[in-house]
Amino acid sequence: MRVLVTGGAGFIGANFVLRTLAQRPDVEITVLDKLTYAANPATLESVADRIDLVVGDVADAALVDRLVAAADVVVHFAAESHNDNSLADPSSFVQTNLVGTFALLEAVRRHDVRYHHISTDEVYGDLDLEDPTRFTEATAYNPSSPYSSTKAGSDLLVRAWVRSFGLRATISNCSNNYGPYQHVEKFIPRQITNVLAGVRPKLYGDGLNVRDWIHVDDHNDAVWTIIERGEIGETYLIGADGEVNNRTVVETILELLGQPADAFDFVTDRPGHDRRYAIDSTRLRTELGWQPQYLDFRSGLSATIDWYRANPDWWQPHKQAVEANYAGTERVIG
Ligand code: NAD
Ligand code: TDX
Repeated sequence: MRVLVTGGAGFIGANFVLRTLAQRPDVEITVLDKLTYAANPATLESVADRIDLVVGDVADAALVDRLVAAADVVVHFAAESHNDNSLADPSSFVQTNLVGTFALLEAVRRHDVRYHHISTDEVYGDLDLEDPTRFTEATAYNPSSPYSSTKAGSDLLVRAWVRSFGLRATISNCSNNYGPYQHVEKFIPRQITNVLAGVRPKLYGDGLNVRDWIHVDDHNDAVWTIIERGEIGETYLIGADGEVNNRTVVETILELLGQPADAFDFVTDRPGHDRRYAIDSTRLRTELGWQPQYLDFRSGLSATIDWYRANPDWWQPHKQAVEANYAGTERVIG
């Protein structure tokens, strides 16, 4: 099976490539990645001779057409993925997430190739802390940020291409991922590497916002489950019952690294900051038989801390620029 993986040099896409090569000898992988600031080609160094890495843009229709024509399956991870960046400058989010997805959809339509679309629970907006409900496949779209609205728009393009043109496509909307090879701009790696670098972790607002954490390997196993057993045209929510508030995450990181649990700063809140995400993944579990393997967030977090501690060469070159960027907008408030 020939699989085209877009965004395969980023966090989730690269974990998908590494895991697929380790577990599925029958799969040949081509990665299409623009190698933006978010990519780290070092992640794929150990498998460089086993994959075809094409450096290019998913919005480049001619390039995409050629690569899709040579594939049996396309898994579309490539995106601008960071909410804070989308607030500073949304233009690349519209270009990559919407125009890029459009180029892929047109190519898979022309060549009748199986397509899986990677998306996020953020398309559903947010929930109150006290709300007893969780997101399901039936929840109405209500995105808050430039990032999540472009992801929502890309999902709707996929749905329209399925209905109008009979595309052989599936969509998954997953909750917040953690694990190795995640960029240090994101919450968990930022705080782990802050503590390792002797800097106090930074919590936005009151620190009580809730995210529903899932290990990246559980996400990627679910993606394969959907590619192999998902019903064409359908959407599946991926989540591992991992709701935790941000303050608890930071306190746990500090504790696991032997620091006092209160050694963090509160900083100015993210504008429009979604309060809570929560996924009900019953459909994926009952219809397709998927189950997460990482059931204990604390031990998954501990393994992730060990990975960052053991791999400073992977993250240190990017740390200073990320922190300088944050320093331009955030102010310590407590
Ligand atoms: P990431 O930012 O770590 O990686 C994105 C990758 O896409 C990078 O390698 C980058 O170079 C590449 N890319 C960006 N623009 C491109 C373009 N125009 N052409 C080709 N390649 C381009 O992102 P991630 O966290 O790995 O997220 C991957 C996907 O999963 C995204 O679609 C995201 O919306 C989705 N998702 C992420 C999470 C999460 O918690 N990180 C949760 C749910 C869904
Ligand atoms: O320094 C920080 N302090 C802080 O309190 C950072 C970077 C974040 N936060 C908060 C904001 C969020 O409530 O932590 C939470 C997680 O923040 P991010 O890592 O930026 O993730 P989020 O905005 O929840 O979006 C992530 O999950 C869904 C991914 O970046 C998206 O690509 C995915 O779609």
